[in-house]
Amino acid sequence: MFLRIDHIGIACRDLEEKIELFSRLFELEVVAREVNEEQGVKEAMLHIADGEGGGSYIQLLEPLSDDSPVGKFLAKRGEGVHHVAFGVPDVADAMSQISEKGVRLLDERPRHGSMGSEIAFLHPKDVGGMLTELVQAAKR
Ligand code: CMX
Ligand code: CO
Repeated sequence: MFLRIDHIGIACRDLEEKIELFSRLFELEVVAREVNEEQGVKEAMLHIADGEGGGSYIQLLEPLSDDSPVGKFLAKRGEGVHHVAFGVPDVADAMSQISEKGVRLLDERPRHGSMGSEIAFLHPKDVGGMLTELVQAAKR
């Protein structure tokens, strides 16, 4: 079902500060910066490697407001790992296969993710406490 880990999403209070930290510590390069109003985030993708069907990244996320998913997470749990995203060949197929197993989908249909990808989230309570994102990378 999964091709690779697409990214690990990290909740940050200050995006620029964490970009500086991760690039300095791990020598990672920022390959995309975006504001995604629908997800309520300002984000940066730091490239790690290329894999089947797309790359793998660290995704740094700063909330656009306190009542967004990442804003609420920061207030409750503080900075740190927010979600794990898996690369899939077809996000709509993966959504239906997983929902048939009784996992709640947080998105009824795929939404726009980083770098032209199509994404959908699974409820953390149905995945052992891990907020899980499915990613179909943009065609290259
Ligand atoms: N990881 C694990 N558990 C989480 C979580 C996370 N990131 N966020 C919330 N939870 C848990 C909470 O701890 C809480 O558990 P308890 O009831 O035991 O305390 C429960 O889920 C409900 O959390 P909440 O704070 O009441 O928040 P909501 O239910 O309003 O929202 C969630 C939680 C997961 C449904 C919401 O964050 C969501 O829809 N996320 C998907 C979208 C998203 O995260 N977008 C930003 C990233 C964008 C991107 O990657 O491109
Ligand atoms: Co993500």
